[in-house]
Amino acid sequence: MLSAVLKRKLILNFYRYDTNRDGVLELDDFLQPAKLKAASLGIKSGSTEYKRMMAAKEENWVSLSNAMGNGDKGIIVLDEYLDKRSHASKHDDEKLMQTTKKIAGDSFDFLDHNHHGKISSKEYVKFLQHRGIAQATAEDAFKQLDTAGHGYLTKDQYQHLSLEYYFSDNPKAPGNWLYG
Ligand SMILES: [Ca+2]
Ligand SMILES: [Ca+2]
Repeated sequence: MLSAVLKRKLILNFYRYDTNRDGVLELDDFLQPAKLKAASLGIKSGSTEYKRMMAAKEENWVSLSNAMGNGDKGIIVLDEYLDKRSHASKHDDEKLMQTTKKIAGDSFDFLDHNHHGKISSKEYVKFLQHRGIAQATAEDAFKQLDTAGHGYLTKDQYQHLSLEYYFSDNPKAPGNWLYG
């Protein structure tokens, strides 16, 4: 059984990830942010860097889809997603935690636009804005995540916050703010 707080987060996250707003999660939702980033950096489609960015997102999608026991279905539906999480065994959860940590590490690299090994407030706010969140809300969310008040997040912190987001039942966990 999922706690109310965890269920709320999973639903919110599902819709944050559904970037093409069609109500299901699929590969396209994962590629969309990479396409936006490529366009903003002037990286041409077909270039080596473009292909690398898309391949990384595709790998994330496949590993998430597999960890959800989704096989070759190609989409994740919200009800099934919640149902699977609700009935996950300890082994399933551990597998999903590893996948979550790996995807969070890749997302960190993706968000760290200037590759300085830290996600700044500015970088994070931009990421949330791309997901339809107002700037003020995004800035608030970053303050909640940045518990040390450094003005940036390290990869370790980001992975820890991600695990809190996807697995913690604690209503006060800082990671609850990951998606605004
Ligand atoms: Ca979608
Ligand atoms: Ca950075």
